[in-house]
Amino acid sequence: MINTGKVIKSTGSWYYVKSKGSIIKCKLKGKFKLRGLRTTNPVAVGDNVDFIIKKKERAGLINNIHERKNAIIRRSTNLSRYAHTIAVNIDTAFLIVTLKFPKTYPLFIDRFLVAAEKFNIPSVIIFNKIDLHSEKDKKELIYLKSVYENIGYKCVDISVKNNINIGKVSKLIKGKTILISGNSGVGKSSLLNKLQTGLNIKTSKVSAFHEQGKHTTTFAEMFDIAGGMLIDTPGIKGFGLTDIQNEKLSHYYPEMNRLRKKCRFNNCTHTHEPDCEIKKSVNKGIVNKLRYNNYISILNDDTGKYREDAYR
Ligand SMILES: Nc1nc2c(ncn2[C@@H]2O[C@H](COP(=O)(O)OP(=O)(O)OP(=O)(O)O)[C@@H](O)[C@H]2O)c(=O)[nH]1
Ligand SMILES: [Mg+2]
Ligand SMILES: [Zn+2]
Repeated sequence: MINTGKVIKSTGSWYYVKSKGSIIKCKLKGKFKLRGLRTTNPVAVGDNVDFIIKKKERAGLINNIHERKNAIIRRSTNLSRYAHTIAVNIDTAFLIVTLKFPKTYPLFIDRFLVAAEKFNIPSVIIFNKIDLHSEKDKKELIYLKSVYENIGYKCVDISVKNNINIGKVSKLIKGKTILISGNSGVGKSSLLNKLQTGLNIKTSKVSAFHEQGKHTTTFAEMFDIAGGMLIDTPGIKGFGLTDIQNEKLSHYYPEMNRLRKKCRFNNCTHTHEPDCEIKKSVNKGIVNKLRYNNYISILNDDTGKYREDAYR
């Protein structure tokens, strides 16, 4: 008999598949190859799969993967030809950001947003740990929120610790599959624990000296929360944006994408070209300077030299 279910966790060799309310531990049948994509994991959290249960064994055997709506893929290391699929079939990404303990850098935010735009996944920016904010941090938060809200990204400022605005986050979840992402230590697992009592996902203190998280969560895992599916993920340092060509990068900046048709050249990279609408807009303050500077940093990033091949 063929069963169908959804992968909610994978530990490398085992896949935990949720089907009709129960969780079945499964293995993969033989070797799966997904259209030439060289990934370290052919099946990921969020995949809908078919599996059979062999009576003698206690485990299931996955023998078919349903077509994916999208996939969040990350290269394991910059130079690796192999990529890792973090999660698939995502409706929305929550990017958890903290201004301190640890500090999330705007370049990281923009890299993430570009990757999400590339994968066609809407992002919500959640600023956590606002209980720790000094007057200066409060001003910075207002500024950052205005930058990203002006572009069209939804922003919510919260404190998991002090229970601030958790209800606002909860309202965004219903009926959706949501990827929870962000640096290690920003409070991803803590937020899930707060949203659903009894989950008890492991969390740990941010190192006081380095102000960095301890990479507590090591596997992506999906939980049923507030009428939706939330995927807790290990903290990330960054996304290799390795399959975007330079002249296409601005397509994934919504505020630049709206204006770039007015540039003289349709393959304008908005750097050295004459009659560039984007550069004019930066000077006029219509396109935020910080975003533009981050755009330039991403353009110049040489990890991009190893693009494309892993995705073909
Ligand atoms: N002050 C304060 N601390 C918080 C808040 N939310 C979470 N923390 C703390 O931040 C630390 C890290 O939280 P985790 O939930 O483990 O962070 P994570 O993002 O899951 O980290 P990784 O699993 O390593 O990626 C814990 O000590 C939490 O108690 C908050 O709103 N305010
Ligand atoms: Mg965690
Ligand atoms: Zn231009």
